[in-house]
Amino acid sequence: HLLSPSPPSAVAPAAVVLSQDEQKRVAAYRAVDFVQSGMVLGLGTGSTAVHALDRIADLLRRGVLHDIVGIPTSKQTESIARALKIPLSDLDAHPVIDLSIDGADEVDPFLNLVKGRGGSLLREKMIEGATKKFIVIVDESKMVGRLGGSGLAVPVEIVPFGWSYTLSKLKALFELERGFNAKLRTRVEEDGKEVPFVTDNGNYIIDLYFENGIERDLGMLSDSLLRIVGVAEHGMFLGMATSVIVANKDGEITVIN
Ligand code: ABF
Repeated sequence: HLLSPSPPSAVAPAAVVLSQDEQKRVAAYRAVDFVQSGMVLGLGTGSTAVHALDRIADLLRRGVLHDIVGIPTSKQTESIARALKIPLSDLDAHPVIDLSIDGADEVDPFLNLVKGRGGSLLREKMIEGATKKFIVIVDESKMVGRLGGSGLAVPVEIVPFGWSYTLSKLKALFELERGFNAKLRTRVEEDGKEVPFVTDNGNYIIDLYFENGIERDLGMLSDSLLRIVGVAEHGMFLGMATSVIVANKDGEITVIN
């Protein structure tokens, strides 16, 4: 007897389409695969990083991980991690961090980042700068050809004193740039009053907008921004990421080193 070939499956498997939040979770869980017991961990801020916190807490609860110390990059992350019972410390006690996992607002092809649309850029940059390995976790929407290219803000944290003077200095730096804008970040209080957004460090944020993304040399721009007295830090993280883990809507993960 000749065996008849098995009939082709009538129903093709349904294509998986992950929501943006599911993509964030997939990237975060992959990053947590790099966490080992005994590590000092930089704990990122934002809706992607929170998935990593959940995963770390779950592995601690199940005894898969132990002896972890987390260094939170914001007050918000500190309170979430505390509620999840992740042991915490700070940068003063742990000036060398083994691994940090955090989200980003934009990632360019050279793994330079924009961070800080969530407002935590200064603590993030201090902690992630003290880290041996910094893994960035993003959904595919964060990948850009050029920083600032998504049309969204490139944040700069400034001291509140003389903020409009500092704003004018920032504007002067870009006065010849077409389609440039800079604005003090504000929030609306319950009574409808608009007030400055205040960071965990008691500072303000100026958001820079570039119509076509940042076209000039990023390193030189970083130096120029930091030379303005009153600027505490900016949200361009240049050459800091060790790896970027990107998840897409098909559930595929790309690790870029
Ligand atoms: C932090 O959270 C910030 O540096 C960045 O602004 C933001 C990304 O947020 P989300 O993961 O919610 O998109 O990492």
